Amino acid sequence: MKLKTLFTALILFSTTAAGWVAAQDIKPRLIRFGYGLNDQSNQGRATKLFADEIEKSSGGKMKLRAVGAAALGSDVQMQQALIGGAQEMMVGSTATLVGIVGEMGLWDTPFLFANSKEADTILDGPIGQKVMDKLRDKGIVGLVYWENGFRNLTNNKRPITKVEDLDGIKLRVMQNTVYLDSFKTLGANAVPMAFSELFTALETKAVDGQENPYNTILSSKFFEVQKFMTVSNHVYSPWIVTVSKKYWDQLSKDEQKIIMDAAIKSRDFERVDTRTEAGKALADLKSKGMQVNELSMTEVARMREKLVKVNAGIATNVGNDLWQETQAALAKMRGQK
Ligand code: KDG
Repeated sequence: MKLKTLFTALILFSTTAAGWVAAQDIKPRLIRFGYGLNDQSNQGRATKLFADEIEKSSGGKMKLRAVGAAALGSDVQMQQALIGGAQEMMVGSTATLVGIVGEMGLWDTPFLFANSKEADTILDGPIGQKVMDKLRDKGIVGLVYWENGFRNLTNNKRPITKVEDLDGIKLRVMQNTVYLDSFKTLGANAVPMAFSELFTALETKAVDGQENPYNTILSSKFFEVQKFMTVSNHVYSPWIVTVSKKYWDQLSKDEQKIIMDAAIKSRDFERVDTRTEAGKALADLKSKGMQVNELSMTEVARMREKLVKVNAGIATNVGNDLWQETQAALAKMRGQK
């Protein structure tokens, strides 16, 4: 082979190899995103949209590896992994963050929000941001709130038609003092438990009942192990999308903007999806044989009356200023003085 041809061949090979190596070196930033429900749930659908948005906006340079069904751990375990930097992102319940930031307990207040409009306005406004920002000192960055939804009771013992029907019901609650205090005050035998253990606990009758929004009761197939459902809407439950601060701080401003913009799109999608699917979920749960009753306004009022002292405890735990600011904002929205 002539020297010139050989030299050209060598140049061509080295250029191609360098290009191949360079392409391999730009590995997409892989973001491990954990969540507790399954990929068929509202949580799973919103996570898929979030992942698609990030990959599209970054031109493939950033990829989200969604891991559902608590395969990366419970909410509490994933929160610790974010703080330590062993995991990049997650979505989970604000209720399980109370041990890290006490002010998150504000969102556990029974009957705080009367409807999703009030929830969106407070959570996406200055009060929601103020609570979210308190996570930063603990090594977590909050991005947006998703909707878990208004929570309802299910159990295997009896329809809950009055507050006294809760007496002695072994009721699983999230790992959170407000939920524990609330249901103990209402007469139930409240049992704190991670979500990932709940189906088995219901199936083996380790607990009699639980409380969750319609979508979760359907997507987690609780109808297979629960006979009665009582529509109580006793609390609006947010989820929160969070990032490890160790990971967040080493991202460029452009990368942070890509993630934040995608998070906002996922929030807006998730709320519409969750609200649309909730109506269908109620109908599905009835068609799957659950015996459904609605707690009367009288009994809801009695429940609220019994929980007044729990609310006083929440005001103390979250700080009276934050409590009063929230109550004033809600009163203004309701046209009250
Ligand atoms: O990972 C599960 C959490 O998202 C949690 O919020 C689900 O509402 C839930 C519960 O009852 O634990």
